[in-house]
Amino acid sequence: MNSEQPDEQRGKPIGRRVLLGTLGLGALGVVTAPTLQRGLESFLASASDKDPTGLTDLLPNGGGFRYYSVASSVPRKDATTYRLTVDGLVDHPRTYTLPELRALPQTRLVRDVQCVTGWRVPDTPFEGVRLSRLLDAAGVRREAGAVRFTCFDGTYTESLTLDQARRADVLVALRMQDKDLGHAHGGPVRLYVAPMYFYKSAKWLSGITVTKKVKPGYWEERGYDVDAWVGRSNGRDDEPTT
Ligand SMILES: Nc1nc2c(c(=O)[nH]1)N[C@H]1C(S)=C(S)[C@@H](COP(=O)(O)O)O[C@H]1N2
Ligand SMILES: [Mo]
Repeated sequence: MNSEQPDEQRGKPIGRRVLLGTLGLGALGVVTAPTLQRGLESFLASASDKDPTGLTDLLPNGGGFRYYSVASSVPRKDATTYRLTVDGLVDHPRTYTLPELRALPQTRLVRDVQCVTGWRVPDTPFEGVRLSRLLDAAGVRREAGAVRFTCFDGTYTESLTLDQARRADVLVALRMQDKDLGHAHGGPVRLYVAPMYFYKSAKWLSGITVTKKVKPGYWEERGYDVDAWVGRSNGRDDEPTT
């Protein structure tokens, strides 16, 4: 059992089982053998030229990923409705549209994705705008020390120290695996914090607020480390026992 499941038991809506049920794909949930998984993925991909349905995104453990959402339903945002606000302790707060973010210089990183519960997806390309660029454009004030992230799922939050946020391997990501980020993976825009466990990479990113101090995020209020360096935090690098 992974430590992200207790919420499910407390009756809070969560994750892929709910989603698959909604789509009438619940039966796929019993398919766990990697070979069958791959077969299903290629079937769905070929059945739907370039997968316009996004169904492969929704498969349990699709492509090595697991779908996580602490919110039961998340509104869909697209190129016309999506907005990202940068505010807080900055001289020039502003709101970006998706086309505006796409027009900025893009950085592509290829790293392993590592969830704190033990699963990993090697060599996953992410692409987007460096967070440091948006912070510089906003003009971070002297008294600032941290950045807080909010999401349009209305629930999830994350945070980084300002030094962490300014690293070159922290992106406001628009693409993953060389495709525009799909809804299930937090599209159209998610945070991508390459050197940290994947819970830092907030999906459905809608707000970046520069603050004085770090305020622990959703999972951090529930016990995970705020400094989530892969292999150096949370006291483990595999399945937790609690
Ligand atoms: N908004 C939001 N972001 C989130 C989460 C979430 O529940 N909600 N889960 C986190 C966790 S624990 C992981 S492992 C990854 C999962 O990303 P994926 O669903 O694209 O695999 O998203 C992270 N970001
Ligand atoms: Mo996770």
